[in-house]
Amino acid sequence: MKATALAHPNIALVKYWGKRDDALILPHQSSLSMTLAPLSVTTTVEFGVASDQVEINGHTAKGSERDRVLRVLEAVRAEAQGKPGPARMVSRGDFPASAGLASSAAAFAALAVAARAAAGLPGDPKAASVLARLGSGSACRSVQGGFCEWKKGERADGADSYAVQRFDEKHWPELRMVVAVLNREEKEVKSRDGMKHTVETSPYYEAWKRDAEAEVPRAVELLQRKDLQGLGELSERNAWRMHATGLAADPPLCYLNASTLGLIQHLREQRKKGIPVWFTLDAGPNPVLLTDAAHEVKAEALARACGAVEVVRCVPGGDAVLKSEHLF
Ligand code: 2P0
Repeated sequence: MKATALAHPNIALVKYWGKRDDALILPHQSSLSMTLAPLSVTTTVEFGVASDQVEINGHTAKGSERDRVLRVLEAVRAEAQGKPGPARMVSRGDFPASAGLASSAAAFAALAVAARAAAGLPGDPKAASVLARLGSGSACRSVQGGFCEWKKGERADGADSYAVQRFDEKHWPELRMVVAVLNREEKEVKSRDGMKHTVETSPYYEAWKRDAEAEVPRAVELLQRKDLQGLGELSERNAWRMHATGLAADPPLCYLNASTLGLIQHLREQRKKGIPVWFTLDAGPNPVLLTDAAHEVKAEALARACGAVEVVRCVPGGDAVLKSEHLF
């Protein structure tokens, strides 16, 4: 009744921004991401203990953090035969909060894989992806490695809203994502609240939805061809359009700051000099640079020259996997 899993975070090249169902975490549009190594979260789940206990990075989780974990555990209990009972969950990330990346995608993917195994359910990437999605939308894209597409699905119960792997991590091992941490402060508006506000108030939202959906097959095609320039251009325009729909919300949502724009301008100059480096930008001020292995050192140097206080170089990561060593 005990199992442990390790999962990596991911960064979207075509972003997810906006839900059609807040409770089931069903998106308005499909998205596509790269799973990122070496960063990871490891989670152990044991069913059949006295009462539910949730521990994250050495602290007992409370409030909504705890509720989100219990929601996933509840879904596993509903599916498992023989009622596995209350659970203890312990989770630990190997990357610091200062890395500038949210750990929730890796955390819920690891939880989904560990909890299913601990309850005696068979290994099933689709079922694990649906389960991870209930904790955090982007987590459904971290169950598998390489490059994963989260299909938005059509059904009201969310059974067809999960991620599928388009290419594994060996498809394009030279691709790099270089996280440039310009600002370590926690953002004022969390993604969950920001996307809801955007759906409710931005007149650009319909356009965002349509455009992002159409970009996913283009991104798959560019990945297939390993076209770095094409993928870089697509990734930049998709990030701009996500931020544009938020900027058009009322009141406006602006996640960028002056140093974000400074780095983005600098990338443009570098490209004119022939350096192949583009960016993507989540709901925060820290760009993630897209380049190849031959230019990752240069990408790190230019991020630092533009004020990055920390830089994390990532490569395509693998699937979430079960481990034989447990955290307790
Ligand atoms: C993404 N983001 O596709 C987008 C781009 C942020 C910007 O997924 O409410 O933590 O738990 O489903 O997954 C961040 O949102 O939000 C996110 P919930 P989540 O990666």
